[in-house]
Amino acid sequence: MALASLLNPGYPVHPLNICDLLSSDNAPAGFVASELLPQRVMHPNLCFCQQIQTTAYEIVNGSYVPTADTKQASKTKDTGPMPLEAVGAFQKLPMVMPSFDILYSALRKAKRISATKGIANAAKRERNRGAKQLDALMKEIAVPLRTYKENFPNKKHLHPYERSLIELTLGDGNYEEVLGKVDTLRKKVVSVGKEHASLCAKVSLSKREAEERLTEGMKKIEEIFNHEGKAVDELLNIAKILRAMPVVDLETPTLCLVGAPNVGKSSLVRLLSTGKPEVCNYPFTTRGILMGHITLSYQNFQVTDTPGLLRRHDEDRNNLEKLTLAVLSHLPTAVLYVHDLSGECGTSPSDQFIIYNEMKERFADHLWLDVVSKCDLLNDTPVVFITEDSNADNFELAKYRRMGPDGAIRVSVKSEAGIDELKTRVHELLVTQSARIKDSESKEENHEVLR
Ligand SMILES: Nc1nc2c(ncn2[C@@H]2O[C@H](COP(=O)(O)OP(=O)(O)OP(=O)(O)O)[C@@H](O)[C@H]2O)c(=O)[nH]1
Ligand SMILES: [Mg+2]
Repeated sequence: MALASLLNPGYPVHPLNICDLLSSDNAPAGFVASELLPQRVMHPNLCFCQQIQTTAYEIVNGSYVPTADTKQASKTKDTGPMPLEAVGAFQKLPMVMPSFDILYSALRKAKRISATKGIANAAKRERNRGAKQLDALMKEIAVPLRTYKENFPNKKHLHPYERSLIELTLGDGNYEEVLGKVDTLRKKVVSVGKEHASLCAKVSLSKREAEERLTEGMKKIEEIFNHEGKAVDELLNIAKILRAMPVVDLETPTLCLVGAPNVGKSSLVRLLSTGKPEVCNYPFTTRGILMGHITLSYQNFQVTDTPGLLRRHDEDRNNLEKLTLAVLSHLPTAVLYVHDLSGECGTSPSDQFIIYNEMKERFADHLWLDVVSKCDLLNDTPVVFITEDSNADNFELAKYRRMGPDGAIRVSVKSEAGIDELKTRVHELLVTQSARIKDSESKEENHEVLR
């Protein structure tokens, strides 16, 4: 699926692609629920385009070989820090060639090299050929490895959102470690290549000895590469994972769906946007950040679905929850917070109340809209879990159990109750978000002028 997404820009990226490396606790056991939703009725103002976020960068046209552009980029790279606000670094990653291909292409090219013309002495000619072939082999391997080292961005120059994606999907430190291993491999190949090329060029060697030195040198480089070349394949895999990450445009207003697991976030994303996340009656169905798009009155907006949040401290959160917090912390999104008071989702209303209060306080700057989901299942008696401590009950919680937060819209994806109102309110919210983005952009421009 991931590969299909890479090769076919029209193919939707499934959140599982992103999260293959994430913890597998609570993984959905093969549920397929695409038919669970009723036919959606479109709001007259809304026009939906057809794609979930895809990676349409020039992957298909990408080249393994460093181009003039990439060489230029690597030259200018260290002249100053990259602006932190830039996103989209993953779409500019160089194409990585599988280690097998690097080695065999290098061997093929090196073996085609002949001695410098005009050397009459056979031993001298062989020494010259051997040194040239070893030098060529070393360079053919070292050049692509150096390109990777130079063109994979330094994590500290990335936008904090992309930095979080790297840490949470690849594991902390893994990205730098793999790049480091690739560079160590390059250095070893260069050093062994040089050493054996000069051994082969020794004036005292006979033709046969020079031949033996050449074979020895090639074997040694091949051995090193076979032993440590898997770092290149790890890098190739990292590049694939990162390129498949949803692309976010910081200038386009974004609606981010947040809430406890299984409350109906993805069902609402499916209804509101082009995003088609998986929907299951199972917590942590959504295992990555997924982007969809909505066009409202000729304006484009982004919608992101996120993994659910549990009631626990940050240090106990899994990487899926951390991804959600990274989106809220680093992207200028408006929040659509989903509350399920039906007792269906598995997180008690009082736990949801605690998570909600924490998030609301923590992300107080975000534009915010609350929805109570699954209202088709709600009756007048608030749901109380047997595990809940009734002494801890208070007026605010009792009110929350019945109605959700003040001003929350009641919606149902099943009966479509409240959906028209939701769409209107989402539109208003995103228009306000759009004005905020423009405002902050013009403030930034003024700031630049004054500097
Ligand atoms: N009765 C009813 N069920 C709903 C409604 N909305 C969602 N569901 C069901 O609730 C379950 C969870 O829905 P999802 O949309 O996957 O919930 P989620 O919040 O994205 O879940 P995670 O990704 O696991 O956090 C599914 O079985 C849905 O069919 C609704 O309005 N009414
Ligand atoms: Mg979901």
